[in-house]
Amino acid sequence: MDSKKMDTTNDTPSSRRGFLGKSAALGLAGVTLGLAGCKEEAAAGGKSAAAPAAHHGTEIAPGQLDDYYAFISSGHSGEARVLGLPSGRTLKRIPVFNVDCMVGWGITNESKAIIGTKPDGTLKYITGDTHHVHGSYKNGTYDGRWLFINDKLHSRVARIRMDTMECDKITELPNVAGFHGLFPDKRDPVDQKIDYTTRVFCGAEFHIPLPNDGRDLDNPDKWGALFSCVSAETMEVMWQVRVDGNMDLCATSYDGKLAACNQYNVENAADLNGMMAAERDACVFLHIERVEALVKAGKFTTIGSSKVPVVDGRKAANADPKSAISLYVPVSKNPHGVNASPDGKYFVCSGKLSPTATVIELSKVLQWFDGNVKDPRDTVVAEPEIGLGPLHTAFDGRGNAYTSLFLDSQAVKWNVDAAIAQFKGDKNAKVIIEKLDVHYQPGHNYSSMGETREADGKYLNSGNKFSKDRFLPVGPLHPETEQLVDISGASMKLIADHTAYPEPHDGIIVRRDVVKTRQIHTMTDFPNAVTPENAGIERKGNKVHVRLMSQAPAFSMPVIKVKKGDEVTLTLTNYDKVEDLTHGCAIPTYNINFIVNPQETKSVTFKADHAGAFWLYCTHFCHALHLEMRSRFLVEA
Ligand code: CUK
Ligand code: CUA
Ligand code: CA
Repeated sequence: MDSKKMDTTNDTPSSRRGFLGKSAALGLAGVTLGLAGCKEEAAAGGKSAAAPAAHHGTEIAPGQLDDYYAFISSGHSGEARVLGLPSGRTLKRIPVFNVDCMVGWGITNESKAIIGTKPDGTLKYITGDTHHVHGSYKNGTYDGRWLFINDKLHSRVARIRMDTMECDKITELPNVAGFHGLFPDKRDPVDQKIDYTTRVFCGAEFHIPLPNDGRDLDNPDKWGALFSCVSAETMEVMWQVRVDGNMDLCATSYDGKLAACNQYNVENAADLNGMMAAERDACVFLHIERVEALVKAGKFTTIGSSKVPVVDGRKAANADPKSAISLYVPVSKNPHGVNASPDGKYFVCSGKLSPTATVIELSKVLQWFDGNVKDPRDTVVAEPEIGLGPLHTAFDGRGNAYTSLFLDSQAVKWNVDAAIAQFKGDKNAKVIIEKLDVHYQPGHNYSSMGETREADGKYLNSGNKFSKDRFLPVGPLHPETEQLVDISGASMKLIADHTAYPEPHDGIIVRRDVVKTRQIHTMTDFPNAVTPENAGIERKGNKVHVRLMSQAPAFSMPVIKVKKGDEVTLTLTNYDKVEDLTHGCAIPTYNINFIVNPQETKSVTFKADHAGAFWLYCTHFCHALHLEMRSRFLVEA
């Protein structure tokens, strides 16, 4: 096919169903593969979905759509996942820190540039460990713009565009190890008129030598941990704070002024017994406005080759509350999890090694920073006994908290106001409302819209670390269970066991109207898009640029000929405009495999280091003549 004849208008309205039917008929009739029959309508992005399904429990009938999206982490598989709830159907897996040969993540030049490469062009990292996914905010609820996700393994933050549900930026934090807790701010701490996410906060769980260049290897007492702030817009690291102890999870206040991290290693210990030595650990609060004032005033240092300003948040430097940037509130032993209540009033830390949760009142924390509360412990307003191994807490927007109990294998529903009354001495306060068995050993739980002011108390998801007997056996590695609980009534109802491939940790449940996707890319968003004018082969010495277009059911060049030893860059633009019409591009023995969605452009660069004839073929079933959609990639000896 002559590439110049590639149709670039695609403007005849017809549906995907009509398209497939018509094209198949063309094929059967033996009509040559001109592209006249392939004109398609550009589907409008984010078209309105069918009305909410009338359903009971988790059943979503064929043709019906779910009410919620769940965006969940995937642990050491390195990706993010999108589920529909309540059905639990997997809608998408978003590659982030992993390499994914379905979409070509880590294979295409564009994805490699996002992940980061070494000087030789290979990926700097091919692994990751994602735990926490959180959405960007506006007016205290999700704005549907971005998701942020952590990589505990290599201490990176990634951003995912919610409109395409693709990762667009990854930032590595300098001088940080075990970056675990992540949370966006919900309002600007300095300019309070800006009521949306501008920063992303990151805790560091592991302490390391600062800088980590071989010094102090045998002196862990000298090691330290940094809290980091990343710009949501540019994804650059704005500043860091050195703290005493470590930081596990992270939460932010609705007023934008405070970020908090639970600390299980206030001991700064390097071994298990040492980390459990103290009777109480802490939740560290950082006063963001004061941190930024110090940075602005130049009162910071830098570490090693990093240019990022580092301010001192350790206790010794923050003895005076009125100028302090940090407050260490003593909480139950080795806590795990810190969560902000949707009314904006409280942070809840769980005890893990203590059967309690600690409730800290934000207004008291702010009063401490003003010098009006003496003892840091006076910011604690409740510490109810809730069960064994409490980890994470979700909220229903009706004043109730739901904490996962790892050791008891339960979700416990308790009332925050009752816990506060009990702490004040009310012996009749009914704190524990109900306990529900989950199966088994829950890690995170999270509720529908529970991390926003619009917490709606409909669903609670319990992400369980062990599934044991809940599913058909599949060998030594078990799936994990995501158990869906209906929390809308007086009593919690377990309504489904969904499987999950290891290992999801945290997630968010987002009302579907918040999410506005675009279903088709815009060709002009890709500066390297192939045009009918520049399509073909361009050679400069041994550098060969192959510019290819796809339109069902053909690539624009039937033959692509290069010489052994050439460095080949292949750029592919998908000219199909019809929604859902994706093509693949694979070259045998060359490890090339990626897809191009409608109107998208991607490229790969590789050395043609062995001669032969290789069928460059479409991997993504696109057309009745999908199998015929292939070109000869010829490498001359
Ligand atoms: S952590 Cu995994 S269960 Cu990374 Cu949020 Cu608690
Ligand atoms: Cu194009 Cu399959
Ligand atoms: Ca401890």
